[in-house]
Amino acid sequence: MEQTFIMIKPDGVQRGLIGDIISRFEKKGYYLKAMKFMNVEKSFAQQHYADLSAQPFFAKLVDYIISGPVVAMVWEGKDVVLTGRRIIGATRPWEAAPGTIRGDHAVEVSRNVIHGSDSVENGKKEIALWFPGGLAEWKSNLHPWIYEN
Ligand code: IDP
Ligand code: MG
Repeated sequence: MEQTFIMIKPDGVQRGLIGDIISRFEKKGYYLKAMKFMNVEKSFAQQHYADLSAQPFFAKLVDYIISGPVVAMVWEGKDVVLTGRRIIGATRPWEAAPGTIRGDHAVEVSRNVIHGSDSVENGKKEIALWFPGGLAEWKSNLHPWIYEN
């Protein structure tokens, strides 16, 4: 099944949104396959956001990500990359629909609470970067109540 990398950014941690965010993915029917609470090194944040290194906001973005601990996770399930992005909401919180994480909990694009992989390919890269030791192997006993196959 498909996997995505999800990170609760430092503002999400400081504001006490960890439980709310995990609940949304859990209740949807996705499986948590890895999770760690950690401080990120500057060079690691730069590597994670390497594709954005030419953007004018890159330095501020890196400072934001290293401003406090983050929660890094891997979630698995059918179409979890795209559906995860829809659960998260638009990058700019003022464009994020109510009911999404950013629509409900964020105001500024530079304080938008959460990261989610934008493609299956990038998800694989991010998971390898953040969890080089691999993931947990498990399947819920409720699986047939959530998935047809
Ligand atoms: P995404 O997080 O929705 O995938 P990206 O375009 O990949 O959005 O940008 C990564 C992160 O960079 C955003 O989540 C946001 O925190 C930050 N960011 C994006 N655009 C801006 C901007 O115009 N100003 C400041 N920060 C930005
Ligand atoms: Mg992105």
